[in-house]
Amino acid sequence: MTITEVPERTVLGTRMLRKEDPALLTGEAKYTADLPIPGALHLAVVRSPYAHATIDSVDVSGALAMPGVVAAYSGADLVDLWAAPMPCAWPVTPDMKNPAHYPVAVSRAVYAGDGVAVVLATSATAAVDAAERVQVEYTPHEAVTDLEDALTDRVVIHPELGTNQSYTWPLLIEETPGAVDAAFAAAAYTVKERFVQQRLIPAAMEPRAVAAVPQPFGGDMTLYSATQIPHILKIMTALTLGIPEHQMRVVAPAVGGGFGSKLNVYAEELLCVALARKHKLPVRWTEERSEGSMSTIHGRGQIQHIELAADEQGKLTAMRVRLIGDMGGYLQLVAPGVPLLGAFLYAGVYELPKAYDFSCTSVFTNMVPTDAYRGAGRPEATYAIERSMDSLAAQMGIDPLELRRRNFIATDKYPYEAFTGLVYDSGDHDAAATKAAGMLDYEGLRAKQAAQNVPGARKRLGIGVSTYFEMCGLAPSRVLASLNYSAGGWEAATVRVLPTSKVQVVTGTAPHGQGHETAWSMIVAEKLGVDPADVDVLHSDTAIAPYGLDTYGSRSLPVGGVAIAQACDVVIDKARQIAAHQLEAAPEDLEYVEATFRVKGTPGKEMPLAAVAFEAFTAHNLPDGLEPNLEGHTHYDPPNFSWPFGTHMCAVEIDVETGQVEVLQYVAVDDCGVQVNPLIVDGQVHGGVVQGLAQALFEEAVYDTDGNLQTSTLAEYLVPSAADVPSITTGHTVTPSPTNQLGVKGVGEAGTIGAAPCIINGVVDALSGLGVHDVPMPASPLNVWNAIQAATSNQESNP
Ligand code: MCN
Repeated sequence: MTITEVPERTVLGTRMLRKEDPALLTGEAKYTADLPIPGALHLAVVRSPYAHATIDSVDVSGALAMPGVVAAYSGADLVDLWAAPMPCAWPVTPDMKNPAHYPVAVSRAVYAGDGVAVVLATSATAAVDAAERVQVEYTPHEAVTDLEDALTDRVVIHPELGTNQSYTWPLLIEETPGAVDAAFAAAAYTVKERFVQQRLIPAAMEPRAVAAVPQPFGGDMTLYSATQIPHILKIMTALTLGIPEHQMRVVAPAVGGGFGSKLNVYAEELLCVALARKHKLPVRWTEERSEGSMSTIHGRGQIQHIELAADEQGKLTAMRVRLIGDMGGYLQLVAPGVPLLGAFLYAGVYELPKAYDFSCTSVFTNMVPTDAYRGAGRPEATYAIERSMDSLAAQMGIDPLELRRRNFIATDKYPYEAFTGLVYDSGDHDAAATKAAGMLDYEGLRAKQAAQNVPGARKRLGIGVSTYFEMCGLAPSRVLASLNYSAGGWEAATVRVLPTSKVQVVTGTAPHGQGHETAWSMIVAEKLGVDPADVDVLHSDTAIAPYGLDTYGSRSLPVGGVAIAQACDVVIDKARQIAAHQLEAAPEDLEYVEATFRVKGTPGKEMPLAAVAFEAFTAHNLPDGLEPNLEGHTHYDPPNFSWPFGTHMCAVEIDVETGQVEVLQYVAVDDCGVQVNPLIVDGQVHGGVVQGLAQALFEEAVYDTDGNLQTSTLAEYLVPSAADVPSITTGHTVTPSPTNQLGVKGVGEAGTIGAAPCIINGVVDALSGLGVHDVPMPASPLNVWNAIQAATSNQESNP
């Protein structure tokens, strides 16, 4: 299907206020920890204070003697509860090394925070107090917290594996053998960079929370969890605990943000279910904020080596990428696949011939396991290419925006088959860059910069530019299969027109802040011509929505939203047959306008959808063979990923004496195809930009060499507050995706992907006159100041 122009819309594209917000803003919405569950036992987890230790003994008797304590268990006490180890659903290579990972460690703790025992008590405070009475004897070992050190196997974390290397995943794409080396040998310019993607600690407003409620008879179990993935969690819980899947129900009540951190199967989820089964009582657990920094996955954690080759014009001719990925102590649900998601995007929005040599080796370390965090692999890739493009421009002495324009994939080449073989659906990079440059007053700022950044200036102005391409809408099941991902990429939707013509939608997506109830209502309203207020969206309960693949990878709209549009088509087709039968006309002679079927050319001969719905319900006079009721159901597996893109620009000012960075202006031009709700899109971009800016300027999980997390509370881990964030100006271009009927692409991660390289490019641009070539993330005052000192002392010693 090709979309050449955007059809006229009435509801889509309007800035409708979010339906979800009144309940969220007034406190009416119920999160997992709010659920009243009479008689529930509370779980507390005893966590290893050591990053790497043998567990010599666990004595729970002290805990058992405490008031309110019902039970206490070591890891060894629980082994019979697990039918399988905790799941990793992305075995990227057949020989990937994956140590057995159980919800409570039995013999070794491999990161500070690893669970080593649990307590069940009648209140949360009793459980936490008693947990402190569990006596664990450890023999500590040397910890590995440096990725390059991990590679050497000097200390092996999982002795049974014999190495810290989990896997090496190569992707060599050459037109002819030796093409990469030949291009580098012939290059007019080469760039060689090393970047560090520091570990980040997700900080969703709602901590994780779990409640497992067994039915008194028959073995049915309901798991309430603050999760992004109720469907995947249901399957994985059933498999890991040996529960028949049809007896597992997972409900995600209101979920207060996840950003990837709730895209997992966690020990506490499995523990609550297993112990609820064992004790035949509900069991619940709510994460404490400081506990969360050691019990919930971390994000990023990569060392990136990137090399570019370019011709005299600066056009890219080849690229080499070597990554070291930090998996932490164990492989979490999709962690091994995160670098792969980036592997296809290192050329960004630029043309690259088939001369690409990528490889990633992922290692175990004695730190909290990492996994997908907003953007998952794609912010990292974008950072590397966009920082490197600035280095290339600096080497060539040309404007970084000009260099990018020379390399853009031209608009008329879309759909564009990239060097990887993936087909990018649509793009207009020049338009996005031109719009961003106009919004920032790029030329004016460059003139101002030349005047301001004179020798001796205390405040230096920098202009940051970043473009990005994103592969999102994780999606075609066959492509995911080729990457060894264990699940598919389809999405399910049901649209029901109830007898009184109100509409019920059942979606397999699991929103946790993205506004799907609003957006899906708008899609239905647009397709069926009904009022969005008359549409109710049901989600995040596997008993109500049995099929679905949940929310991550900016997939919900391009997969789940399109599924809803298709389900509406099924409804309209069926309604057309009923209306045609009633109106004694041929179905093809009916047009459907404003929620009414009309016989073309016969004014007055018409039947509203509401009447059709009632007719479908009574079934008094349906066409022969047609089933009662008006319902459409689809499973949509898209033919391609969706490929949003954009250009971000910023102006930063740096006080060279303190190293303080101030973001003066931030402009984000994002193209996510047709927008369902521009208000939501803007919100997504704002939130995303703040998350990227947070990586660029504030956040870093710092470990000491013994593997102690030094930034375990929000006092040390700097999540930016509203006061730390500049005002963000959003702009958009609209290049519809030709691969789906709505013309949409995802947007949930776009802001994060564009922001970090944009800010750091601005910081380096401000300081390049002082000889600064790079500033590590986060560009804290100390890191900036150190970079300035290193560059200026270097200039003094090599004048
Ligand atoms: N949208 C739109 N028009 C478009 C694209 C999107 O109106 N062309 C709307 C959609 O209808 C949807 C929202 O924007 O309401 C996001 O859609 P989409 O890009 O499909 O992303 P998902 O809904 O799949 O959300 C996942 C994405 C990811 S991967 C992370 S991480 C993230 C994000 O969403 N985590 C979030 N945004 C978040 N927002 C909040 N509040 N909390 C999180 O944890």
